Amino acid sequence: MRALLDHDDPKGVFQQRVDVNEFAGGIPQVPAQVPSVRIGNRWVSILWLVALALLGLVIVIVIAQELRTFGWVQNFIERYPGTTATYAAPVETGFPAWLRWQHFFNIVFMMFIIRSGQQILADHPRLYLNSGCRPGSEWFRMSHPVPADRTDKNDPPSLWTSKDDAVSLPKQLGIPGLRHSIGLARWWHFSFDLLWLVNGAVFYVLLFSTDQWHRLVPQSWTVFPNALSTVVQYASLNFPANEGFAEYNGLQILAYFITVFIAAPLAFATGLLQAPAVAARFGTGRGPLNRQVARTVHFIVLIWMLVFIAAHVAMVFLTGAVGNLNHMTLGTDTQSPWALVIFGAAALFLTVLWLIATPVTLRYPRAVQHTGRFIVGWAKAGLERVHPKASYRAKDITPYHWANGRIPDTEHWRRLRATGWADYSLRIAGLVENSVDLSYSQILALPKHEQITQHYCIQGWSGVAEWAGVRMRDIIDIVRPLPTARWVVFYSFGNGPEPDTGRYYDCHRIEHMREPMALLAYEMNGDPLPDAHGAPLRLRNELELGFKQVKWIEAIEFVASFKDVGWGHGGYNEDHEYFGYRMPI
Ligand SMILES: Nc1nc2c(c(=O)[nH]1)N[C@H]1C(S)=C(S)[C@@H](COP(=O)(O)O)O[C@H]1N2
Ligand SMILES: [Mo]
Repeated sequence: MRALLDHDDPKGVFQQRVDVNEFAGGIPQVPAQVPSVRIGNRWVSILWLVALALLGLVIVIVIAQELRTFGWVQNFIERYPGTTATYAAPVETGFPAWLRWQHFFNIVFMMFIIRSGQQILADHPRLYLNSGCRPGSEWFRMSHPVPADRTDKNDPPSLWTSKDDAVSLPKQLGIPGLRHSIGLARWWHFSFDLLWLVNGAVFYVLLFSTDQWHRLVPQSWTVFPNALSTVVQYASLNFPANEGFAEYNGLQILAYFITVFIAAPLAFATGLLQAPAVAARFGTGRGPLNRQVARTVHFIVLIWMLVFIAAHVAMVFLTGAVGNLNHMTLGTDTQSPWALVIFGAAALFLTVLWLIATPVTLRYPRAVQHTGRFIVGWAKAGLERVHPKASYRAKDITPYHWANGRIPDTEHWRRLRATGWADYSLRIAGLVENSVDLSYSQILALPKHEQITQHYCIQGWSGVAEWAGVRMRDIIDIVRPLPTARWVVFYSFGNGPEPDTGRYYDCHRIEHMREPMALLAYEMNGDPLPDAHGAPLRLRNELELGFKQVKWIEAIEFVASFKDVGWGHGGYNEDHEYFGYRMPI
């Protein structure tokens, strides 16, 4: 059966590189467009919104300067100067070394998280609030509309697949920029997420075990008038006193509080809500916590972070750069020029990291995959222990369901299809006591199971559909796997997209195949599987992302290890596009 995949991994970990002309099926690089958002029925470029914001800023400055000439405003500012001990006790410990190092690590981690996050967004360059992602219902996009003449499900060869929808980014904006390089981007995103979370957890602990939390947590409502006062002072370009060594002004403390205690945890929570395993366990595939809402909030957190970083960096330089850089690097309230030297060295280091991230990823993709797996594999393994149980109601079924992958273009598949699958037979073999060939009618005669579940594609879209078919556990009862069988390989009739690289396939843990919801589906929403969605048979393992749900299944094999199947990484996308084989998130 493995002969279906007659290609050996040509090269070792460090020899392989991404060939831009062949990657993801050699799709041409289609650059992302400037993002736009839908306001009512109109699409407005964010460039307009930025221009509008700048105009607004100028108006605010004019108003603020005018305001400061009024006596009552001057009294207000005198009463609430911005910084006062009424809402936070001053910090006695300045900027200790742990805080300075954590700040530095945070810059490194955020840099990678943001760039790879943008790359992930570019793989499905639209944001929605509905769980079905119907083309046209998005509120944000950085691509043209889905071509209306290419959404016909009865015309699969011309169907606009979600892979068609992916766009590329400038190489120094995303990591690694290429169209459909989400597999690689996710390793960076998740690995640095984990480091960022650990950094954040340590930060929380140290914050509250010292007096540093006074910097970030206001303890009185007087923070609000003080924040308002600082807004007026900044906006009138007559800045408030910078007492940052000991305490932050009202606006600062609020901005930092929101960033550290609201935005950061929200990023984590909305990241998890995009995971199929979490949705399959808790039933968040529809409703206000659905993946698309989570993706939208995740994106708003990104915007908050970008605005915060821009304002924060600007303020470092506008409110006494040398003093601020002394706080940040040496931890002293001095004007030492050494702070500039240290800052320069750190900035150089960060610039080099920034510049090499994409070239290194393209040169050593397999190493990126292995390292990522090493860092986050255990967390994914933990999530894979979840038992999927969420099912939805008929009215949750989403009217549109994106499709991915190309219909098999073989004579064999077309001939079987022409006979209404009368000549189809599913070969199930490998490490089993009883290998079988099941005809289509034999499969239909097995106990039928129906479930309404969500589908989460790695690219970011989702959909809810009703699937009907045979439980994999019933198949397991028929073939009786040997105790040595640990993985179940599903082979497709169809090839993967890369030229001359053979069949699409993927591997699943045998325990997952015993879940009541693991299904060999032959119906979708009450009809025989449409061609685009995997006729005659496709897999449902609700714990995992979409690419593991092999469509157009030709054969199933039970194996002890997937090391000698295909290129040995667990599936077609794992082999060719550097995905991970564990994909509960
Ligand atoms: N044989 C085969 N199966 C495949 C694919 C493919 O390209 N070839 N694409 C996968 C991906 S990436 C996704 S998201 C789902 C899409 O399933 P759908 O088209 O039914 O929505 O199918 C998966 N199964
Ligand atoms: Mo996918």
